[in-house]
Amino acid sequence: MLTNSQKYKRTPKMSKKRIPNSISEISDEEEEFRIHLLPSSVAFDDFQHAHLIPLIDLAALQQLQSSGCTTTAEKVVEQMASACREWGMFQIINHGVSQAVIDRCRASAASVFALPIQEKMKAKRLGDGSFHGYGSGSAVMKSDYTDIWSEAFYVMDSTLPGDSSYYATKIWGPDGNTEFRDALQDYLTAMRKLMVQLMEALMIQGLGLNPEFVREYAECQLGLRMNFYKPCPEPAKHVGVPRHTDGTLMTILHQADVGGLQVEKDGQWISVKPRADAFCVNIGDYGQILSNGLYKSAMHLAVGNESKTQLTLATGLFPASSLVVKPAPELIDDEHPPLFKSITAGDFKMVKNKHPVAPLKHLSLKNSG
Ligand SMILES: O=C(O)CCC(=O)C(=O)O
Repeated sequence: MLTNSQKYKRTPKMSKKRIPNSISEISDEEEEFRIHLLPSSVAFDDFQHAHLIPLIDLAALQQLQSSGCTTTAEKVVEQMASACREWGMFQIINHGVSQAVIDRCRASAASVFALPIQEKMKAKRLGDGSFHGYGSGSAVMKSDYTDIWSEAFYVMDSTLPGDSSYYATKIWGPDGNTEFRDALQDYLTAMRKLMVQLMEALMIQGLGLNPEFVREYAECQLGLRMNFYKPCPEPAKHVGVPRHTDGTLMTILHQADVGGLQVEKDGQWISVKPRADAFCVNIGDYGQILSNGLYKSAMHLAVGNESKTQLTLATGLFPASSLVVKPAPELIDDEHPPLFKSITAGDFKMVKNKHPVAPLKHLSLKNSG
């Protein structure tokens, strides 16, 4: 296992912004929202730099479960850890999730977006602080700057309120729609297994964190955000999903054959080339806090296009509101102090709502500039 000094060799640079004393003191929200809503100038099908995004074959990790730690598996862990340090994002193939489970979930997601708006509105997000429901987050929102050209439907794992069974009944009545309910839940079950595997690889094997500490996070809440983008007459003037980092530990996204997802690297937007057999994995804000900045929360957005319909499935792992999120103690020593304040996930959500583009600046413990 590497020493902390070796692990920190390539830490991303953090902001020198002054640490606010309280959430209410944070300002400049208008400017941040303006940036949040700026469209990307890179088209959905411009894949000229897509090959730079790490594509990692997980076959060796799947074998690890039965055969113990092999050298090949260690190499795969290092590839993923390196991608998280450099990009905060990578694609995976041979991930162990059956294509039938993915296709069935995509078909159910497509069927719900195809419903008339009055049917979808039966599942409207309540606006009570919970994520789940139709039109969640920024979907179908108008602003002074630009239109957001997407619909979203957020459904939770069956351990939580707002699961697929709840929404099947809400939209289709007491007998529900068992195919919708089961297809989504089976997908989430497969995602949980993959998520735990990735968390263990990245946090326990990649960073040497205490397995108990990581398990507390890996057993967190899971939510599926289905994103739907109709063809957009003026894609250069609109944004599908605005630029943001995810308020998750980690997100696993499935695109099929139509692109739209872009990640920011060194100030450039780079399109992720969709592959039906791949997932795109990204570190979220809690992953950056937990790794004390060793892993980067990926800034990304989704662009639309004039002719094709896009559907994506984004599964996020995130802590319950009461969990205190902080840099892992194993990564802290005299030379490597914590870079972020400890914060409950509930309080972080408030910071995130105000600052979707750079929430972590507001938790930074790096001194004021
Ligand atoms: O649909 C996409 O490609 C990106 C979606 C996304 O960023 C999100 O759901 O947070």
